[in-house]
Amino acid sequence: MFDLNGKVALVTGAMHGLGMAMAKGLGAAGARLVVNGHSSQEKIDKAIASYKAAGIDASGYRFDVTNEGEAEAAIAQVESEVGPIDILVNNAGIIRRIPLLEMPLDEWELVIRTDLTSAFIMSRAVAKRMVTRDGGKIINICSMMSELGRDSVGAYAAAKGGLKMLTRNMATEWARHNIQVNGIGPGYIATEQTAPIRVDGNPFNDFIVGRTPAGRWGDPDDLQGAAVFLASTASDFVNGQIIYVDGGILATIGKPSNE
Ligand code: GCO
Repeated sequence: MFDLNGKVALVTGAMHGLGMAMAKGLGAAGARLVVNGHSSQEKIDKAIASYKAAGIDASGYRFDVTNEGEAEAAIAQVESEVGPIDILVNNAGIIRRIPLLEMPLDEWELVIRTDLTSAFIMSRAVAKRMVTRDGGKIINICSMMSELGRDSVGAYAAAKGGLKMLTRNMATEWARHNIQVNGIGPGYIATEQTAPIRVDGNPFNDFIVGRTPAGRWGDPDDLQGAAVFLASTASDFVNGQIIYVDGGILATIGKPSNE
């Protein structure tokens, strides 16, 4: 039931970090990978080489997930060149650490468009095709900020909170077509995106290690299990759920640092 052989999985923002780790998990379970990026073709080629080195069948498509026309054209191209998309992972995202009082509107809109609207654009286009095939899987990558606020990441929290509810509403509207829509909420994971706040001696670094019952930062590969579960028949009656892979952060009020 966790076997993904014969399935085509499209993962957005899968050139590194969480996206690449989850994509490699799906590939190791047998899925044929389609990975998206918006940066340089060179970065995409480098990522594809890394997938191939891991023995994973992967093809890369460079397009902007926030651009409706580009996204829909790319999805049509993928379906004609690789095959019908069975699994969509909306992982592409950015963060801006700017206090709300100083947050420029264009930065706010960029975060909302990249982290929330892109999932709507991609999912609507792919789900239209999944409906005709009576089935599919959509996984939206949420965050601790889908549940918790934090100084300086207000736009990100608004987008990730919105993504949690978008996930639930997609499930509400599409479950009848045998499409399972769920989310994964990564905790604090050691990636390029968290590198600026994960510096030794940075109080936030120590705070997170103390605030996480597991007592460590997560590793991107820690997300692979939840991704394979939500992409496979093992989750055929799971809908509108967010699986938080966070080392226990959301389960606890935390404890004083000196305890
Ligand atoms: C931050 C972090 C977080 C994590 C993640 C937590 O600045 O607080 O970057 O946003 O990346 O989203 O779930």
